[in-house]
Amino acid sequence: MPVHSIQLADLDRALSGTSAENEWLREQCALLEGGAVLYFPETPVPIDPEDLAFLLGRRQSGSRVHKNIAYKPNRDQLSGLDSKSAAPAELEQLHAIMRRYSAAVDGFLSRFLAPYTRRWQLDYASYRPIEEEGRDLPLRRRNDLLHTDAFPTRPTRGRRILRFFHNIHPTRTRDWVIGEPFDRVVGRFAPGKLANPRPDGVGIAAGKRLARTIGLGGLLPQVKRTPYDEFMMQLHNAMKEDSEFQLGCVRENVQFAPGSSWMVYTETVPHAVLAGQYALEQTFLVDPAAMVTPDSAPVRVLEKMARARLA
Ligand SMILES: O=C(O)CCC(=O)C(=O)O
Ligand SMILES: [Fe+2]
Repeated sequence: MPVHSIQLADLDRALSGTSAENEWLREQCALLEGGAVLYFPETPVPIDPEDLAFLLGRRQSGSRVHKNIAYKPNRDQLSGLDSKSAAPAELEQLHAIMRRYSAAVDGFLSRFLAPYTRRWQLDYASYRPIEEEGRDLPLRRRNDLLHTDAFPTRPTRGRRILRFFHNIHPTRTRDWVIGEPFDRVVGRFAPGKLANPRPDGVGIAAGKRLARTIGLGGLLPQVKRTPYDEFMMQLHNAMKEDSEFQLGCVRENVQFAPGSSWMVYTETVPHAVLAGQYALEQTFLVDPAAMVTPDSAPVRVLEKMARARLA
């Protein structure tokens, strides 16, 4: 799976003439949609040095940060921090930093992903202060095992999961493994280990009903999973639970430099994090109808596979 590096100078040149017609930007979208990791050796969304010092300083502060910290932009809410062990002023500062980070990434992608014309929902942002190497987590929550993303409590109903990362560690790389293309991975699990993706079920997400639910999704207190979500969740679990697959699958090691950023559609690109500490991340749920290459959306890929099997 290719990693495409983007230098800031090239980015600046392209963004100075931003429009949905910009060919270079469309190419970047197409690469992303096709399973590439877009890698910025120098992040295009730099953090204020004071904010950075605060985030890294938490290591020495003695405050107990046990989990990834989540920021929910739609509710302007911070979670995952032990509020008993953190001083209110500290909490407030972290909240403000995450609010700024989330808005900054959203602002950058509004320009960089201009062809999408913001047809996305800004999902959670996260701060990941924990060393990834040797983390002790339940199997399905382990991120050192190759997987495609699916959220157990937040079905996407066909929207694509786009994630933008920033390695804020001052000296160490964040080490990932990337697997083979989505259709090939699905082919290893379905049919056989997983039920075939059903064309009718997938179609629910792909058709007009999807367009309707996208508009409503954010308003409903509990959005039900579609057969598409069910399949993607099962695929996520099946990959992590299959030790033979984990050992034998195609793996490419990638190291993200300190100060770098990268973005990838994580619901289709198999990935795992092996080592690294201190990262920021912002998730976007992108309307598959916004794709520059609509056939790359997993709903379409699954539909095509299901039809081919029925033929
Ligand atoms: O934190 C990372 O580098 C990636 C972890 C991961 O796979 C995820 O959050 O889905
Ligand atoms: Fe993941």
